[in-house]
Amino acid sequence: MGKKSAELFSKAQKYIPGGVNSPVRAFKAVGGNPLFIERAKGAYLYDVDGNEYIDMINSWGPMILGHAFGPVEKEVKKTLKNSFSFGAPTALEVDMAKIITEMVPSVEKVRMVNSGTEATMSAIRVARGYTGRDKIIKFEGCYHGHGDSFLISAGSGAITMGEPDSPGVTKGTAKDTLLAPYNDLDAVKKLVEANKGEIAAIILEPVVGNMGCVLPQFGYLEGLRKICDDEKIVLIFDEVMTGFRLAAGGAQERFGVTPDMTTLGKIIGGGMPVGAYGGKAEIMEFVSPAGPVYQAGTLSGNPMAMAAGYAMLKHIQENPGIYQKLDEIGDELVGEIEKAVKKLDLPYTINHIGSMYSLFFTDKKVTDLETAKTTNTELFGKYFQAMLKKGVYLAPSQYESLFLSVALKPKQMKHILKAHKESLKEIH
Ligand code: KE4
Repeated sequence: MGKKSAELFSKAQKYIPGGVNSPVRAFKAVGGNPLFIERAKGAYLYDVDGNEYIDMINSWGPMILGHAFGPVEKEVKKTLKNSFSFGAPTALEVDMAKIITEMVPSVEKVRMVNSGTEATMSAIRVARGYTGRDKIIKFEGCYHGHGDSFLISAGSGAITMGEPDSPGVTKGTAKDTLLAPYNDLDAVKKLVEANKGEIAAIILEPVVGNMGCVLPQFGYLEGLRKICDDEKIVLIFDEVMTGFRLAAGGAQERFGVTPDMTTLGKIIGGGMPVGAYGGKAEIMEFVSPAGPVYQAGTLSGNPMAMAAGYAMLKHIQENPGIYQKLDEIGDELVGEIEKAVKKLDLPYTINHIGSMYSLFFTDKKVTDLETAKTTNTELFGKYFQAMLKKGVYLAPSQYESLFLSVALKPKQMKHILKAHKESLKEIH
């Protein structure tokens, strides 16, 4: 299927660790060689061997309007002629900051960076600087990029002290990261009690994409909001995935719970490397040069990325109906996918919200990492490969949400469902 991809992959491994610039791309979780993509348009990816696939990850979120979206391309081409980057302020950065503050309920001031990782790393530094406290709480199964403070797994003991989850992360760093299971408010209350006055921030994905799609249970986000209000802890919603995906104002708008800070990425760059962190002006005023918390970046707010991102957000702001469209696409597609699973009497779980969903190969309700891990990853790998052969490119890991785009029309939906029904039969 992928002769040229296989050749490229073996060549890539000579020069790039694992042959890829981000681990999940290596297909290790699903077997086989990764496909090398040459181009994409609308709902489709094309690999170097000329095979066509319907794209169900859309660059892990950014391509919500479909690949090579006209208005974004036009703005980038226009900006291109003025050189790529100055390392000096530009008007476009102001427009970008303004539109984000207009669209995201929690954001009164915002700083642009170049990735979601930079956004989350910076956000917790600011929260620590603002509160004068060292510890943070994160949740098992939530991913916030590869910053040291986040590569932490649950340590031993009920009051979960963090342990490094990767070589290179020091015990010194890990001790300041506390972990709790997602959707478990009591665990958070216990951690807060055991670390009274020491917790700077609670950071979470308000809808999780990184253990597969997992939704907050009723009252969970509100419960975290109350704990943070009572304990003067900074509540950070990591909306790198959900921002501008679940609503124009992200999950915080959809669920009506406003954090103190928000981190963004993916869609705000329209495919260019962009991240951002923002929140209450009172907190953001701590960021250098306004305040003492240092954070900087050569290419932060660069014209090319701002041109792409601003065109994306402007289109979304002027066409709020796209979220109804995305919800309709998601409801219809996932509804049919679920019907096909039930028709074969398969006991699998599907978690879905708007244009995000995951099919888990388990009969358990998936509400946290423990239940997510009951999935049959071997079966998922077979399903992934069967769908790929039928021209549907899923996320190459069970522990990743799928992301739909408005480019999915009835023709593509029919193709996905046919492939899904055939693949389910093939692997059982
Ligand atoms: P980046 O540094 O990859 O731009 O963003 C890190 C990040 C932060 N927060 C959330 C909620 C995220 O999902 C991410 C990155 N998401 C992964 C997908 N699981 C990116 C794909 C990859 O790692 O290659």
